[in-house]
Order: sequence, then structure tokens, then C-alpha cells
Amino acid sequence: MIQQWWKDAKFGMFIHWGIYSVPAGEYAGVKTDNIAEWIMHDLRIPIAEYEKFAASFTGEHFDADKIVRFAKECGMKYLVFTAKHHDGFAMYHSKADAYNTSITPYKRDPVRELKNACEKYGIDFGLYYSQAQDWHDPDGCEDGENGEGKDFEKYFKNKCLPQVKELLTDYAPVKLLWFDTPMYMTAEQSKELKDFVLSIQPDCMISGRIGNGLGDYVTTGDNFIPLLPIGYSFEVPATTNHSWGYNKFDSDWISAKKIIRRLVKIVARGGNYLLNVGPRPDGSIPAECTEILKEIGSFLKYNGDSIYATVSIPPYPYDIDWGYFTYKPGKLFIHVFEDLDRVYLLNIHNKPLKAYLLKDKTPLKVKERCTCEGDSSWLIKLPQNRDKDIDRVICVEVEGAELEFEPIKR
Ligand code: FHN
Repeated sequence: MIQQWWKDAKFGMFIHWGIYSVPAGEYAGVKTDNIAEWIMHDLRIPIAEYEKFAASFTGEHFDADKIVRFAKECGMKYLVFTAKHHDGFAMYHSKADAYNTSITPYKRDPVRELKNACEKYGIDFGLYYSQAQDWHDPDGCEDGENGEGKDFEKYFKNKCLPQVKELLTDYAPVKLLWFDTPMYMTAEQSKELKDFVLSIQPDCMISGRIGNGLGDYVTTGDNFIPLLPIGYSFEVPATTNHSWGYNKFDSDWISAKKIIRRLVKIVARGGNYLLNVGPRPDGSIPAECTEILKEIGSFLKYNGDSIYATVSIPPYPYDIDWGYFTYKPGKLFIHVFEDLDRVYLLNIHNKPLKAYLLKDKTPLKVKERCTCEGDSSWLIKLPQNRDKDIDRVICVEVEGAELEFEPIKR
């Protein structure tokens, strides 16, 4: 069931870390043109060859405490870590399958360390688990294969369920299990998995990609933002460059400006933003990525009230091209992306009581007027954007618990 912590959180950190970070986008002199964590599949690396990457997975700079503290400083409220990705390698000390971090020089258990750090810093802890695709298990699914000669039930019963059980019992409480790529799973199998999770941890939330419509919320396509509020809670999993796992060739980072504006857009439409980082095999996060996250953190430090615990609102009936609205009972936040000197709005039904720039409480005046056409209007003059803010957030305290837009009159 959807939980209030997740509804309020809005912004989380996704971490894709696994032995795919060793080839980091290149194997035997060939670069992959797809996301780096898919290299085994895309370059058809034989299992025995791929297993060798474990020997170079050193993790000496992986510092769970530092990562979680950093996520908190950057305004992220929850964290989802890849406990097992499609390559089948468990990023924790699994008793159900020996193919896990204990066989690396790194040896440690990042799931345990991240869970402890999340507890320490008050970050809600979630785990990613690839429940259908497993390229290491002879019976796991693989994209593009027709499953001939495979016994999915065998993999499901012997690896997937036992590992899910371990994660939910040894690292409890897991607040969110982030399943992915359900592939050919039947409705019965998705249901069995869901019931199994809930029998161990009734409060655990389940991502949309458990398959067959059984998730607690909609997981959108990677990096895809719904155009309008969709009437369901949703989460947009998204990259900071083009890959999830570390790719040494991918330097096309998305700017903090774009990410902040995407966050606002997603939240305005009622969703959560789960933003990825992909550590190197030594556990360090590329500096370009941490710089982006820091900038987002600075924005959220002063403007977080316009993001966290906001609620879904009906779409504003006019197409405004300079920003977005977010809302929580009694407060309308107007996000201004351009250097406007005034904001002029029609058809907001609620009475404005008080207005100010959210970041420093500079008071603003809302001039109310009924237009000659009979529409209600607000005019809010803005000071110069001296700090070149990416998003100037106006908070208008309004009467009424619900935000109401008047329909466009005939
Ligand atoms: O195949 C995976 C991919 O590697 C990555 O984990 C993303 C994250 O949403 N999920 C799948 C593709 O949608």
C-alpha cells in the first residue's frame, strides 16, 4: 500500500552499483552503445568471462555514511540501492547465492552499510531487485530470448524468492522494494511475489515494475515525465547522464538547472523523482555528478517547502510557458523559471492572503482585479532576479484547503 512517507518525499536517490562498473562501458576494446549495466547482455559476454569482473571490484572508497549524508544534504528523502541487477550479482551477503560481494576484494556488504546509514540520517531505505531478468542463473529471464529450455519457476523459487526473503528479513525494515523489468512474468507470479513480500513486511511498498499492474504506484518509463497529472501516484526513475551504471565514456551530464526544473514539473504533476548515481568500482561517485546534486541541494534548502509534502492539483486550464504550480493546503507555490518582472494569472479561485518569495521571505503584493471579460486575475510584481535563480518560487498563502481553478468561460 502506498505510504505517506513516500507521498511526501518527492525526491530520492537511486544507486546503481555492481560489477558492471568494472568494464564501465567497454569490453575487449568494444564500447557499448547502451546503458553500461547492460554490457554483459549487449556485448554477449560469456558468464565465465563476466564473473571475472568481480576480482576488480575493490570498493575501497565506498563510504555509505558519506553517501547517505550527502543524499540528505542534497534534499533527497529516500534511497533505493541495487541489491541485485539483471547480471544476477547480489550486492550483499546472500546465503541463497554465492555470487555476491563476498567474492570480491571489496568483500563488504553495502546493503547493510547503507541501511545503517539511512537509519542514522533518517532517510527511508529501499532496495532494487531484478526479479525476472537474471543473466547468471540458467533459468532467469533475458531480454530478447524466448525462454526455450528455461524453467523460470525454478529460478523464481530457488533464487528470486529466497533472496527477496533475505532482503526483507536481514535488512528490515525495507520501506520500498523496487522491482524492475517483469518481462514474461504472469499475473499469478507477480501476485505471488507481492503476497510473499507483504507476508514478511506488510508495510513494504512495491514499485510499479512488479508487473501486471500490481505495484503500489506507477513507475513511468525511464526519464519519462507524464504530460498531465495521471490520477495515480507515480515515480520517474531518471539518470544524471545517460547510463545508470558507471560508464567511463559518458560525460554528457544533465545540468542542475534542467534537473531542478524537471523536479518541479514532476512534483507539479503529482509525482516523485528518483534520481540516479552510478559509483565507480572503487565506490566513488564522479565529481560532475556530485556537483549537480549539490546545486539541487542548495535550491531545495531554501525552496523545499514548495516540493515536499505537496499534493496533486488539477491542471491549470491555461498554458503558461514560464513555470509551474505546486500546492499544499493553504499555500500555492508559483515557480517562475524566467526573468519576468511580473506574474499575471487568471482564474485562481482561492483568495490570496499573503505573498512572498519563498527563498528569503521578500514580501510581494497580489493585486486582485476582475477583468473586463469577467475573469478574476492576480498581478504579482517581482523584484529583479539578481541572483539569477533557476526557479524563483513565490508562495501565496490562500484561503481554503483545496486549490481551485475556475474553468475557462464560454
Ligand atoms: O534495465 C533496467 C536498467 O538497467 C535500469 O535499472 C532502469 C532503472 O529504471 N530499469 C531498467 C530499464 O527500465
